[in-house]
Amino acid sequence: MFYNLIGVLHTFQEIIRKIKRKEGGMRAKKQVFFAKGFSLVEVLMAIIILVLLVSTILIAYTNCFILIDTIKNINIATTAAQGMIEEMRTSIFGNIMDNYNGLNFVLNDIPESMGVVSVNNANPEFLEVTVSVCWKQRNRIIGEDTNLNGILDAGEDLNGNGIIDSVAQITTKMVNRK
Ligand SMILES: [Ca+2]
Ligand SMILES: [Ca+2]
Repeated sequence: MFYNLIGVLHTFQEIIRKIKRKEGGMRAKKQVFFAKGFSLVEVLMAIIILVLLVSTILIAYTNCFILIDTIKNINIATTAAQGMIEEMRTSIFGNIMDNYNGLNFVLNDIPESMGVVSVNNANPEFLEVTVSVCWKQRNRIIGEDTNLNGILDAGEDLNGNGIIDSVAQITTKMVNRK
């Protein structure tokens, strides 16, 4: 009976020792964890990288919208220019120069826009027709007509060809079929 009691006490002491060893190990692990924490410089570097990353994504996102707007407007403007060419082709050839050279038109789908027709009759039987459309988009003018008045003003003819040019432009030839 006495020996049994001593045995139980030994077992109990052994259990307490094991628990203490385990607690000591956990404290050591906690210390290692905190020792491996981030320094202030590392945190600041992470914030800077994050800000740069977010800024880059936002800029790309905005540029994507600008590009979509530009493509949409180029499509509208080119369609309008094509419509003007078709109209000219159905008109009397002899009247094209007088009726269309220097003609301006505004596009309903682009509020601040200006289309212009230029007719070159160096060869009266073989007209060279250019229809260009310029417009304002996000405080920027697309095309050479920077004041959108349909006239080539001083300083606007960037390529020096004597007519208003734009990214939305169609040039074609019209022959007198008589
Ligand atoms: Ca102008
Ligand atoms: Ca020009």
